[in-house]
Amino acid sequence: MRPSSTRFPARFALAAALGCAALAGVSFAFSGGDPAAAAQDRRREITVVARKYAFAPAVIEVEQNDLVRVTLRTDDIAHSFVVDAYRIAKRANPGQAVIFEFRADQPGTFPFYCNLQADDGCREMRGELVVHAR
Ligand SMILES: [Cu+2]
Repeated sequence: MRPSSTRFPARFALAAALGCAALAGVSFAFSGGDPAAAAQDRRREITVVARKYAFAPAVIEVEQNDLVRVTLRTDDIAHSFVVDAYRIAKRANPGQAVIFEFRADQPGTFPFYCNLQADDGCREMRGELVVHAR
């Protein structure tokens, strides 16, 4: 038994009425943001993946004074993540992510790079940390 032809009723006169009626009467009480939360430290969580020979993302953007929690991991060999201006130098080994935090207290655009020397390609691993002034 196979459905060799599927036939719909020729007339579908009753179709249209089901649409938008359900939305009536729904309203959201929206208080417009919580000023206490805005005054607190903004926390950011960022995962940076290093691989031959790039970082992803290559540009990290945060706001000044954000508390930034970075998970650095590598997809292949050991790599590092170095931001001289922030005195950050962290190394991730394969299968071993490293997690660190820093306060983005200096506004500006800062290069980051991998400083490991075992692989020449690591010299090409560059990115930018952009800290927007607040
Ligand atoms: Cu590297």
